[in-house]
Amino acid sequence: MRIISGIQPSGNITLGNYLGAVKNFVKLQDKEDITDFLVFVADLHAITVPQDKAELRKNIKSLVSIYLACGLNPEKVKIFIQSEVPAHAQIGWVLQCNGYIGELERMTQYKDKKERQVAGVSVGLLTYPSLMAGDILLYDADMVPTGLDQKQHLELTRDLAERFNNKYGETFVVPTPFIPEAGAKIMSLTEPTKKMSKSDPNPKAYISLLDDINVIKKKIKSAVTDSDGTIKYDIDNKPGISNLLTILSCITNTSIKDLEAKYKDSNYATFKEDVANAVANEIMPIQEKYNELINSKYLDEVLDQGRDYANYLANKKLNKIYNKIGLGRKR
Ligand code: AQP
Repeated sequence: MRIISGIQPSGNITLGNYLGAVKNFVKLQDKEDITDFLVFVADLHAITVPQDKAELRKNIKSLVSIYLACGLNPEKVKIFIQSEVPAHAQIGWVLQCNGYIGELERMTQYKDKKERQVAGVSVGLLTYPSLMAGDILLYDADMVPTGLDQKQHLELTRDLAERFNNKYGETFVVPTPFIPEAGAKIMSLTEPTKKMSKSDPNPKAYISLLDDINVIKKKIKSAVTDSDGTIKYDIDNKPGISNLLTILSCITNTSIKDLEAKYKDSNYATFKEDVANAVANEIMPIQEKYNELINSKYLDEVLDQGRDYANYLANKKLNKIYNKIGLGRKR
């Protein structure tokens, strides 16, 4: 089985990215039936919205260091930077030419992000899902671990793969999303009906894995809840408390039911204190490892190896795709 996933270096990764994606990559890397597991830094996706050059470079390196600090093992998982494998952009173009504007305009992430662009909406923001489909189809990935917000893009990836296969003959593996049962959509701490996002302009809305530990605790303690006073999972009426229960459940591997029973007679302050400590204890060792790695040469060694391997797989596949379409001369 081949697995692929990536994260955009559009900020420092959040507790949402960690619980919805990275923590699962770490679990999946030990599965026995894996032939290839690729995890990349989606820098080409990050530039669909404006990025500061120095920040982007810093975030790319930081994300690699976070991957390793969270426990990804380069002997099991190849880690690489998307822009260092040109075939991603090349297949992205091919898939743009096989996608329809209407289906891209229907993507909810495009509709949400479009509203936030003050300096104009880039064409890339619209065509982002074709590039994402390319990221996956280029490697014949069978499975893609992601959070819930990427489900719609994965459905489009499947449609594009099937459309291409019907038009040009069997070419792509149609991938299956792997969305975790718990933690697939961690919500904002300030507006718990909205997804937690690393590019949220309000830093109180998210926990960054690189936030100071005291800041992390403070953010959780001031998370928006309600005035009802009971610790119960009720997404419609108590989104804030439900979000904190989900976070605690994912981190402590305890069911929501057991947590509700445990906190039956507790007040919000006690509950939040426990959530804050659990999150801090989860993140502290990651930060320690991160600090050891961030300025080490090891990052480049890992990335060189990942780049070479990904280019090898990707170029082989791209040649096949070009041949199917009739591009260039027969290779
Ligand atoms: N709040 C979340 N809860 C659970 N999973 C999440 N993911 C993102 N937010 C949450 C998952 O993290 C992976 C990486 O996402 P991405 O960086 O490629 O893009 P995104 O989904 O758009 O994430 P952000 O943090 O919201 O980034 P920005 O702010 O730049 O748009 C994916 O698997 C995603 O599902």
